[in-house]
Amino acid sequence: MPVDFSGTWNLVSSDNFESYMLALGIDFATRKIAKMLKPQKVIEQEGDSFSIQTTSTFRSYFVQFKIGEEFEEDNKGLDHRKCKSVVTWDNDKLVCVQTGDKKNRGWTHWIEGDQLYLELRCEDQVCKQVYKRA
Ligand code: 1AG
Repeated sequence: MPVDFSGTWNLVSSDNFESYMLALGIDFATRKIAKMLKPQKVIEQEGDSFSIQTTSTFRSYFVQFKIGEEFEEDNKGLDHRKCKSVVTWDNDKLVCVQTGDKKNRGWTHWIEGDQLYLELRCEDQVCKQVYKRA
């Protein structure tokens, strides 16, 4: 059985998020609020089609994509920089490359047990988040 990311996931830990936001140029006040948040992700996966809704009390973000198909990402409510994004499989990991003004930007999702992992990358910063099934 291939991995299925579908479900509702709650943030349990976030490491280096502040430095990741700093690399994205997020201002001080926004970073202070953002780092207190406990976002929830709702992922819908049908074959190679995905939607990922990340919600919090402050900002929310929605993205949908098909594996291997480049799309324009607006990062609305985040850093607002547009990028060309593409998500591919690396074995059972979902790997997104976000090409734009920021070097080395992207993320990787994978599942281990009942936990969802997310690594967020920008320039020389890596943020590691762990989510648990709701
Ligand atoms: C995400 O990408 C995007 C959502 O998970 C949050 C990740 C990083 C935030 C980026 C920049 C910070 C800018 C503003 C901070 C304000 C609020 C924090 C955001 C809280 C939840 C939206 C991966 C995703 C696939 O597309 O899971």
